[in-house]
Amino acid sequence: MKKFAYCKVVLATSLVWVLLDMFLLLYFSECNKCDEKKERGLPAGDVPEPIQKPHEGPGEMGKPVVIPKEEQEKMKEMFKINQFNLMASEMIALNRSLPDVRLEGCKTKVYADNLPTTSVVILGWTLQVPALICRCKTKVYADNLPTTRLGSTLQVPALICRCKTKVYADNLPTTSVVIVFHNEAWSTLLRTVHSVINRSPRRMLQEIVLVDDASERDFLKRPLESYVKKLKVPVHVIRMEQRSGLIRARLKGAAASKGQVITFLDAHCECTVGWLEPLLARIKADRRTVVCPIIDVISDDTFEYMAGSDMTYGGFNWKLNFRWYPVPQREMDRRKGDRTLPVRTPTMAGGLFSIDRDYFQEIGTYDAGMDIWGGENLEISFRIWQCGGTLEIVTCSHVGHVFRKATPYTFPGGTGQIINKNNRRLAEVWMDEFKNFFYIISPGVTKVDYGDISSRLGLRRKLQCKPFSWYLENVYPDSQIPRHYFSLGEIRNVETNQCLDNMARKENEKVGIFNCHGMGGNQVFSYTANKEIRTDDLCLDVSKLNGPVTMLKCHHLKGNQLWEYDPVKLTLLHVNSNQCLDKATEEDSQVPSIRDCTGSRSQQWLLRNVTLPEIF
Ligand SMILES: [Mn+2]
Repeated sequence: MKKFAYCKVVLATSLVWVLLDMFLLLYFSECNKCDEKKERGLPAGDVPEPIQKPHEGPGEMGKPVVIPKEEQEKMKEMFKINQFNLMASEMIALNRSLPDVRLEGCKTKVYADNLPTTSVVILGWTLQVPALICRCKTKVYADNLPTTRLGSTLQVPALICRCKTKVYADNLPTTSVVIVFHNEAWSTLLRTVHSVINRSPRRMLQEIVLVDDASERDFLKRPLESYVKKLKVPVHVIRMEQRSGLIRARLKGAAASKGQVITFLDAHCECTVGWLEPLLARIKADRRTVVCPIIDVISDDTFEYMAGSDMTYGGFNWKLNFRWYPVPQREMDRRKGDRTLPVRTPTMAGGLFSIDRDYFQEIGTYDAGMDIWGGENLEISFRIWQCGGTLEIVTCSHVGHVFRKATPYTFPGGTGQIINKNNRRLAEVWMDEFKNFFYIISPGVTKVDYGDISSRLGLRRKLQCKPFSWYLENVYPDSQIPRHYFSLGEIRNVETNQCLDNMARKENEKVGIFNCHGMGGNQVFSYTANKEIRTDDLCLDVSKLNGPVTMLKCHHLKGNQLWEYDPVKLTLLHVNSNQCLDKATEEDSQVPSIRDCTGSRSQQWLLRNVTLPEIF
């Protein structure tokens, strides 16, 4: 009996130990999961399955992600890695949902010219749904449509939402999506890929080509390749052997792709519903049309998705920086006020566009003599327009992009002169005499070597491209570089011998006056044929009697920006106020004044047409 009791004790203690082991085993496997979750952005070894999360959670429907206070220190540390809120990005599903930000007209308009329409009859629905359904005239192509959230809580099959979309021809061309990346975060890169796959009709999406410009992060090597293998669209990863920059990496990606159209995207984008069809439809209509989506803003801080404007288009300033400017009235008139029609844009931002594969070759792809990054977007824009193509922003197509305040990229040898070199190449090849605006406002830039441009000049001849003056006249009459002008140089006061100077001040600030230095730069002004006094994209503007004289964005409407120069009296009359530009006042010696005209020497100005050899 004693022996039996002894056995019972042994069994009982064993049981306790077994239970304890099981508990510990479960506990630690749970913890592994926790750790894995924390490291989701940087998968090491084991590659997660493609993520298909239900559409609830941080960032869904493009909502901002707010990081709790106790995590903010860590958030700031992580921000430095990619110069965006990496912690927020890692919290958001790779296939997060986005709002449909298109104009109503984009959702309902039918594109196909000869497709039959069909009404979708939905049985078994007793829900109150928006009146849009009553306008159902759509052909539904896909059979495996995902569900979409309608309103606040309602889950309905996406085909109802397809009622909102335009219908496109069956035979749109296929596209390869080419994405160049360098040390991109896992979450933003894969969210780009998932959004392309999830929101592009399969039959139009040939493949995705990821071009790695010599990233150093391990998770972008084998783990990336294993992950994309499991996706339902072919995704190829090709690698640059050494750091090559955006331009050469894109050329390699384009050469490796097979679609009829090449679509370039940045590595931190999210495509929205219906983004691809209107782009391809334009290229199908005319293969010499190059198209950009509206670039929506994904906050670098919260990853909130915010619709971009269809009322801005691409331009550039004298320094050859790409800038957004308001779409002018003439372009609204050309489209008869229909904002769903594509906008003809003078330039593209460069990161996101689609182009017919053969046309990309015909017009000379990119200037392979440009290094790394910068200027290539203006170069291809000028080339498209001057050589017979068309560049458009397709307002029905929306793609989000994470805009950053600072660049996280470094380059071997630094970026210092690279952009200047690239800009010189585009100015020398495409801008004819108007390159002087760039050279005069950027002192020192003519010292930068721009290499051999003979093959690009040969291309311009071969394609019989039009002069830059044609581009300014016909494509960009509201350009910041005036098509016609009286002077480009300094504006010197006869009495004090001082010169107008923008003092590197910004929009809405007062124009300055300073000792003439004859070096161009901040003392360059152009008195234009429209009688504006311009410095870069700002115009001298007076809105009150007796001033001040401020610098505002040029509005081309004369008004407060209209100046009459009298070449005999040498006066600059501000027409609206009927006052004359005068030397600095006693109170502020660094700004010119505006007073009743007296004919004194302090109201006389010399508009000197500075030529380059004087400056350099
Ligand atoms: Mn970018």
